[in-house]
Amino acid sequence: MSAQPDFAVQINRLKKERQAVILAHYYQRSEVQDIADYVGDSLGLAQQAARTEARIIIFCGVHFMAETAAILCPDRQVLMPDPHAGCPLANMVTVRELEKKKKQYPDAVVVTYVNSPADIKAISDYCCTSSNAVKVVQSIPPDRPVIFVPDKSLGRYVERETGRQLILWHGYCPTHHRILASDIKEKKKKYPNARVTVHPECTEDVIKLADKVVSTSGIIKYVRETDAREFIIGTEMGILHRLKKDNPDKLFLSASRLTDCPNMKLITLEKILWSLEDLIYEITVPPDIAARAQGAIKRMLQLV
Ligand code: CIZ
Repeated sequence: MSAQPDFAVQINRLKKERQAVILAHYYQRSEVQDIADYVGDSLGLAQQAARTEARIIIFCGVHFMAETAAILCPDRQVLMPDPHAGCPLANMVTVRELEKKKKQYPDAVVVTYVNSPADIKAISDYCCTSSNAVKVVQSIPPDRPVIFVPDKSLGRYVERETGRQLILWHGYCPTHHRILASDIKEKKKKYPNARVTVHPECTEDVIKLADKVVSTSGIIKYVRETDAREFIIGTEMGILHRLKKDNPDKLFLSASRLTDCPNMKLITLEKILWSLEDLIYEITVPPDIAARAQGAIKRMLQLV
């Protein structure tokens, strides 16, 4: 008999007692995705949180995602099982730097990727996700400059798709940037029939090799709707769990063995249990910042 406590049984019991719901991002550990009530992308999860009856939301993802849920559900308690699960990309922009840039371009419209802290969203005109960044930028009158923060790779992708020049930030996702064009070429040599689908946070030379460049939800949809049997996946490797579950007859290869986000993987079943037991760690956003950040999110939702 195993001495390992059955975390799943304890979590499910406590979840009911506490009237909690567990939300997990596609990049989470497999066992965390399996225990979750919903698995999705950051915006989808925050919207799901706003729809549930649960009093407590256990958010298994990184900090900006839990903040987005707290912004959209001010009447719920949002808990993160590990408060150290930050996002290096989101931390590559500060309010001071962005205010300086806004002064430099007083006519500019600020479009901020959802991977950003709440105080940055609060001083932005629009929020965007990787699935709607192109549409959001296209909706802005062509004579208005656009400051796009914080992801330079997504920004360059939007530039290529819209034919517009943007004022780009210097941020990037270290996990997506570890995928190299040579990784994709090597895999393609071994699996010539494989379709390549990558996230727009990847570098430009990786994006050039892809058959499809889409968000996490877009990757899931593309794989489901495409006849091919083999896929090379250019995003955080946690998503392979969901892809394999949904498509047991298809083969999935991670573009690189280095696409493991250490922050996403900080959340474990044990920490989820502690979170439910002690109601830790609460994520809150000051009401004035939440109201302004919500404005940027709502303007995005009205557009798409
Ligand atoms: O917004 C998200 O969940 C992220 C980080 C990526 C995506 O493409 O969905």
